[in-house]
Amino acid sequence: MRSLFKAAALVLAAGVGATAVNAAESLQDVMKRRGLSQQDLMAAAKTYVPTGKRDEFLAFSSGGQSGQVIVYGIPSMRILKYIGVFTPEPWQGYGFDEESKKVLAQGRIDGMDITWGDTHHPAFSETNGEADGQFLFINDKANPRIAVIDLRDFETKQIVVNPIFKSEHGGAFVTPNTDYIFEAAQYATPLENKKFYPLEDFNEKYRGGMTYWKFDRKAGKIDPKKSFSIELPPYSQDLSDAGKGPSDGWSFTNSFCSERYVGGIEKGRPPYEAGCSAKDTDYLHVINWKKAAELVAAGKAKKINGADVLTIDTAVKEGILFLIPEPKSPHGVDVTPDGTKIVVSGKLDTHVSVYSFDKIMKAIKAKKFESKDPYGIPVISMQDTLHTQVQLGLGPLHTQYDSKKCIAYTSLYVDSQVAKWDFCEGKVLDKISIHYNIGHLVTMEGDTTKPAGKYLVALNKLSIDRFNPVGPLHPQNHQLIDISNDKMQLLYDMPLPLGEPHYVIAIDAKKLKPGVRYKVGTDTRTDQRHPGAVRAGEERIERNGNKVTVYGTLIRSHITPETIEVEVGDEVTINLTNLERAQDETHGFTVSTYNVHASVEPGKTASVKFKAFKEGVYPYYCTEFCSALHLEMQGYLLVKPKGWKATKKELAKGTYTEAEYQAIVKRVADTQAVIDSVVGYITSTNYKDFPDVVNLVADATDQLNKIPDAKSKYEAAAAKKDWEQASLWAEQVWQYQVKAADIGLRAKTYLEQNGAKVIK
Ligand code: CUK
Ligand code: CUA
Repeated sequence: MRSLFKAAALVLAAGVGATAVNAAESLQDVMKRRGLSQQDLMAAAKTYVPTGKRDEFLAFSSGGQSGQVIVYGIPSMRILKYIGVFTPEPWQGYGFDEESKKVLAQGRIDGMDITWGDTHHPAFSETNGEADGQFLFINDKANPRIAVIDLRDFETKQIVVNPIFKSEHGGAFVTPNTDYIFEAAQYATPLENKKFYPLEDFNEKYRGGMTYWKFDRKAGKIDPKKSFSIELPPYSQDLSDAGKGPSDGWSFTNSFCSERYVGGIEKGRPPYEAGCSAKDTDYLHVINWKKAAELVAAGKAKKINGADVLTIDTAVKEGILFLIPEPKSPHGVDVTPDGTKIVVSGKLDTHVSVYSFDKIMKAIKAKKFESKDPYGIPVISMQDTLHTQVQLGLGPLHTQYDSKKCIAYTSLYVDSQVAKWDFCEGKVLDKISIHYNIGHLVTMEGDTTKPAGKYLVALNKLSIDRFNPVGPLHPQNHQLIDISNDKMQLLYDMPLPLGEPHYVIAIDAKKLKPGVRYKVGTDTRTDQRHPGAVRAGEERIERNGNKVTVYGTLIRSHITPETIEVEVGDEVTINLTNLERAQDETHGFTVSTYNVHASVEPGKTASVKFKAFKEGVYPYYCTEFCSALHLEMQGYLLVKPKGWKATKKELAKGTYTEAEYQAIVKRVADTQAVIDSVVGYITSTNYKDFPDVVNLVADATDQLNKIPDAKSKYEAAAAKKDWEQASLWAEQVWQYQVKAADIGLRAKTYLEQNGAKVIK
């Protein structure tokens, strides 16, 4: 460490910049050696993001069965983060510290912990139909839940459980100003919780539905009390989308298995797949959610499981629910950016059907219905509402939009292709093959009122032969496609080792403004001050009966306290506040064998709790390599047997001489000279114009401010000739100096690389 520091000081003194370019190999040599074509080079140039540069867009991918969200950059396809949502995520302490456990506990169903999720559809909060970069929502299909993630810190803040469904798929989708986040049931069940009805009662007692969750943007939370649902027939509601512009106030939801078939292959009956695809059409559900919200406010809802539900009868009577036939086993329903049309893909049809919102409204106004469904819901005819139908290919699933007017992209699952087409004119423009069997696709902000075009990512279900084999379970394959020209161009294959993502959304990176630190003492799951937070110098351990509460802090490179003594059977809570202000100075915390872990970012307070049920000695330590003396960021939890009495009164002493003490004091003086020169350089520049540097300077100053106290301690000990205490406190001064110098050097490098000017 000492020589390392000297080397850094030397570099500092010489002011060495980056030089040395490897000029020995030409581009042609590299192409030949690696077998690359001109086309490959072009693709590489379109995706490569040089070191230190950032991506233009950020993609938020469903993590599928991992119950997480995956964040990656476009066009580089570099993965930036996994966000723990429905599933514990150990690195972030998600599910291992008390604060995040409370979030996961919100997702309990009937008192049972559910620690996985089948995430499908992420959605951004929107303002006027545009992604605003404030919040992210995502659904869990298996256990009908929705989670709220705050994009200020990319942490999950809330999970809500659907009050009446047992599964849900058509969610999360948001209305244009994020008034509601909605989700559709998938597999019909009785709506009353824990109610049993046999399958013979399917048509009468099983129901689908839609739930509209009210979002309180100020609180950053869903408000279940102001949320409501609409009862729907047992038609397996599927994907949905919100109207926008002229169609704002309405929502659209597909369905499959409107045959209401209930399977029974084991009894010799044809299976679901036959019974659920027998008819030529299913139903598009057209719902006036704005009016539905008014009806609920007017007290027209019925309570089911304590939640507000508008019945089918009320919805029909009040004229807020309509059906339109749609071709065979549809999947995606996607409203065009201008809100005038609704594109529906039929999995078993080669067409996409483009419905006109205007025509739908005209039919509703004129009460022109072709029939009623078995539940009395008016059915508008396809002919009266279609704008056009376009033959795209086999297995059309999902549609996204371009910044160019009337241009759409639709995934073709069976053909393993993406079709580019014109939904105004109804013609196919281009097709590109993908590898293989595409589900969703995403264009940049491609489901908003202002798509940004440029790139498309194909989310492929199979990757088969694209990557190095890693066993029978293959990685997922997200393929990046350039859509800025007339012809689509395949650029990059990204293997994703976390499955199975369904939908991805992407946003202009400039719209995201995440913080780099919290206000000191923040419970980041509630954004409130943490009751266990303390400042430096206020650390303490309190006992109340058999409850031991530690109020501790973390800062390079020590944990305060460094010893925690409890008795076997005590309930131990350890609160830890990270006092760092410097960017990226996260400390982790764990106690051996008690299954706890916290990730404590700058300013955060986190707590871990456990019953010290076994006596013994358990090291605790910082789990993030945070500094040169990270390994020394340690302590002991001493779990003493009941009634244990100490016999020895003193800790073992080290051997230190006056000469050793003097050598340390000399090192401290030398180091101070280096610090002075770094400080001299920084303060000679316009460093105040660089907020990152201002923060680094504040952090270095923090370290330097601790020196006088330690210095007076070593001087007092030296006066008493206690060479151990004198040497160790002098050493501690040097530690503060090293940390300050390390930060100072980082600040200096930053200033040099970012064109700071010398002003003094
Ligand atoms: S779904 Cu998976 S490919 Cu859940 Cu949106 Cu279409
Ligand atoms: Cu803190 Cu390692």
